Amino acid sequence: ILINNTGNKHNNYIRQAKYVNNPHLDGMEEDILYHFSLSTKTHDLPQMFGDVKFVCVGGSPNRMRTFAEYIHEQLEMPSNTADIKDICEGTDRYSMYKVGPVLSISHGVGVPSISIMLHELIKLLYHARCRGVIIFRIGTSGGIGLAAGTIVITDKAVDSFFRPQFEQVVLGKVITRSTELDVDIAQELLQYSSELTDMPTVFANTMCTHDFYEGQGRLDGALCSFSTEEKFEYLRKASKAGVRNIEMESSVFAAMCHVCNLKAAVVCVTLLNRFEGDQISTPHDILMEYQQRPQRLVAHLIKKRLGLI
Ligand code: R2B
Ligand code: URA
Repeated sequence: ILINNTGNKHNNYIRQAKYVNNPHLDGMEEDILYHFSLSTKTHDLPQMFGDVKFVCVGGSPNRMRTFAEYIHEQLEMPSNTADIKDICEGTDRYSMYKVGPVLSISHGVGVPSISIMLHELIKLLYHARCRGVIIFRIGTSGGIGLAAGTIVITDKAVDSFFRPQFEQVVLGKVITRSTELDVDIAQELLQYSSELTDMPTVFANTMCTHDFYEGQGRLDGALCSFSTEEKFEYLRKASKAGVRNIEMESSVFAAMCHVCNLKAAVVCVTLLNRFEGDQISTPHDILMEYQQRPQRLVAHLIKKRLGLI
C-alpha cells in the first residue's frame, strides 16, 4: 500500500500501488495494446478482465491453451472447454485465454518477446483496474545437476554473470533493475510441491540467457566458440553460484513485475541435466508429462487460494 499524501486535506487518500510506473500514460486518450490486438477504446477492459486474480504465462501458445483447459477442469467451471477462445485472435503474436479469475498467456521465446508481452499485460491489468494479482511464469529449462523433470522455483533470477539483475539499454545507456521475486509465493509453492506426487522440487537460482545454444554453453549449435572443458567449467561455476536451471525469460519477468508492483513467481521444470548433455532427447510423452508439472503445482496454489481445496 502506498500512502499518497499530497498535502491537501481534501486530496489525501490511500491507494494500492499502481501496476504501471509511467506518468505519460495518464495523458493518453486511447491505449492500443498492439500485440494483443486490444485497445481501451474498442474493448471494455474492466468488464473483460476486472476479475482477474492469477496470470500464468509460458512460452508456447499451445501449452497455454492446454493450461487454460486444465484450469477449467480444475476449477470445475460450468461452461464447455470449447468455449475457451483466444482473446488475442486478431493477432498471431501471442495467445490469451481467460478461465474465471485465471488468465493464461503465451510469451514466445526470449527476453524481447516476453518483455513486449509484459508491457501490454501490465497496462491491461491497470486499465482493467485489477487488484491483488499474482503472476506466474510456468516454463521449461535446462537443469544443472538435477534429474530431468525436477521443478525449480526461482529464488533469484540471475544473468549470465550470475548477478541478480537485469540490464537494458535505454536511450543509449545501460539501466540495471533488480530481479527480486515474491518470497512468500515461492515458499507457498515449495510447501505445496510436497503435497503432490511426481513433483520433485527445489528452490534455487535460475540463470536467464539471451540464447539457447552458445549462450547456455551448448556444444551442439551451428557454431561453437569454446571447448568441452570450458563448457563444464562454466556450468560448475553456475552451480557454485546457486544456479540450478537455465532458461530465457526469468530476469526481465522478475525485473518488470518488481518495478510494477506485481507479485511474481517463476516455476520451471528441467528437461535435461546439462552435465549429461545438450540435446533434448527425452521421449515426447515424458516431456509432455514434465511440462505439466509446473501447471499442476500452480493450479494447486490457485485452488488453495480460491478455497477450493
Ligand atoms: C525455455 O525454453 C525455451 C527455449 O527452448 C525458452 O523460452 C525458455 O526460457
Ligand atoms: N529451455 C532452455 O532455455 N534451455 C534448456 O536447456 C531447455 C529448455
